[in-house]
Amino acid sequence: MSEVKIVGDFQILSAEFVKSAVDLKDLPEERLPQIAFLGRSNVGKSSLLNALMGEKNLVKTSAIPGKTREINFFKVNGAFFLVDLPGVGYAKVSIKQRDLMADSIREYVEKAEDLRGVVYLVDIRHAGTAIDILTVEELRKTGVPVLIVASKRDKVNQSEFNKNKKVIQEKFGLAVPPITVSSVSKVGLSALWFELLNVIRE
Ligand SMILES: Nc1nc2c(ncn2[C@@H]2O[C@H](COP(=O)(O)OP(=O)(O)O)[C@@H](O)[C@H]2O)c(=O)[nH]1
Ligand SMILES: [Mg+2]
Repeated sequence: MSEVKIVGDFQILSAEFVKSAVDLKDLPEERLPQIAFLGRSNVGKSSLLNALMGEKNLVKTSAIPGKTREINFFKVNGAFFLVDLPGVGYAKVSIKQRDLMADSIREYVEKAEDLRGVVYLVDIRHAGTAIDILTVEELRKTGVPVLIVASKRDKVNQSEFNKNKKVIQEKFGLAVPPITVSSVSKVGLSALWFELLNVIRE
């Protein structure tokens, strides 16, 4: 596996699954910067991680909303971890703020010392549900930098795209419109890598 993959302008020399964790005791021992990916079940987190790493099946994806509770760590170029978190707000009867993120996610976000930022994915078609807004509010309270990214660009036409990008910008109080990506058409991956590397370098 010595082939170099290029995603956008970014060269992937290596991408490997390192481990699954269910709580803080299981974090990788290696002290490298971590960037985590969060969002509702089915928003496209795992697909985006595969697309970013130039992989097809390194990260397990599913059309069935996942019950998975594991936090999965992927090491890129031996230099940092991309982290796939369980989905938020899944199978909750009522929207209670404290319940949106599973305890394991909350604990990880609040306490993982190497966590540099969280990419929060929002489906461009829904442009930010109540659950998304409450979860991002909770995330921001922890002080971790949050980057809102709109997923599934290929699922909307140009006018929906323009409209929903603005809606997301307003709903989440962003200074600029969100980066929009598609794991199918691969748009936005270069822009997202640029942002991720800036966070990692800080
Ligand atoms: N059309 C389209 N489908 C996507 C995209 N990203 C993910 N999907 C599909 O959405 C479903 C959920 O994706 P997954 O990555 O498992 O979402 P996760 O639950 O957030 O990890 C799967 O059927 C994917 O094939 C995308 O950018 N475009
Ligand atoms: Mg997933």
